[in-house]
Amino acid sequence: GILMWPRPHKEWKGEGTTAHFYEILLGRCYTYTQIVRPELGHKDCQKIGKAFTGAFLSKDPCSSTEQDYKPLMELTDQAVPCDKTLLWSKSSQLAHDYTRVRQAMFTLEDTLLGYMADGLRWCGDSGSSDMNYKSCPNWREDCSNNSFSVFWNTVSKRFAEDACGVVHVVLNGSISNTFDERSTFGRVEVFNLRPEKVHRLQAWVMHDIGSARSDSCSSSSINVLKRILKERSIAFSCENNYGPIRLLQCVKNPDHPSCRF
Ligand code: N1C
Repeated sequence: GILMWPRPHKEWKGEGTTAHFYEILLGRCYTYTQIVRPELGHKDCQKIGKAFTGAFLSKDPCSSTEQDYKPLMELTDQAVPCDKTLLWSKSSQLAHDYTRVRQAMFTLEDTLLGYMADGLRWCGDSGSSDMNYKSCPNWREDCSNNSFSVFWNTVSKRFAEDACGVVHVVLNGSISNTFDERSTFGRVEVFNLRPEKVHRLQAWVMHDIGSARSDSCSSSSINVLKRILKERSIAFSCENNYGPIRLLQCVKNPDHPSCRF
């Protein structure tokens, strides 16, 4: 017979699939549905795991589509109560620190699908049924429609579409583009909030402890956000250094002068 060597995966500029990706995904699904939110105990993690890998295995990782993730999205629908959605941009750590303490509020990573995927990387290959652990497409250098970016665009879109009441967002006031039109928040979430059920977007602009005090709510980048929301008929309000989140920053920097109350 003819010996067939496995065809090597294509080489990309980005990091490859996280080691033990599937086991981590399944473990997180069980942790979330059995322990974190037992009211979701009826979800079928085996089926969810298969739908996740089915979205990208044996496919070109540069031609990923929203459609690929549809079966996964249908298996992981989850209601977030009105007024409890927390969005963020360039402030991941702080936003997640906050929902850890204020358990009634949800970032995307506090929902099942975000919890499962957070911090992982994955891609497949059209010529193989395996994951590519060596490399995956880099958004900038290889392709924008990669399996990983398309996933975050798709789930972020649904998260925003599902939001109702007052929606909150934590923004980073210590960078120049506090509102970044190229970020997931600026490109996807802002445009997928539904004006008929979202009464207002409340922004909390947080400055790093020790960085110069500035009034970012009146900055030009926040004005762009204000204008977009006005055009979409969604009310907007903005607060600099929202007290409860400031307190969390101070827990990590107790000796800083701005943390002496
Ligand atoms: O591009 P961003 O922030 O504005 O995206 C954040 C925004 C949040 O409101 C989330 O609901 O979009 C959602 N989201 C995630 O939840 C998420 N978890 C992990 C978007 N991206 C997410 N990631 C990864 O972080 C993903 O790789 C993406 O490219 C970054 C976005 O970080 P950012 O620029 O600080």
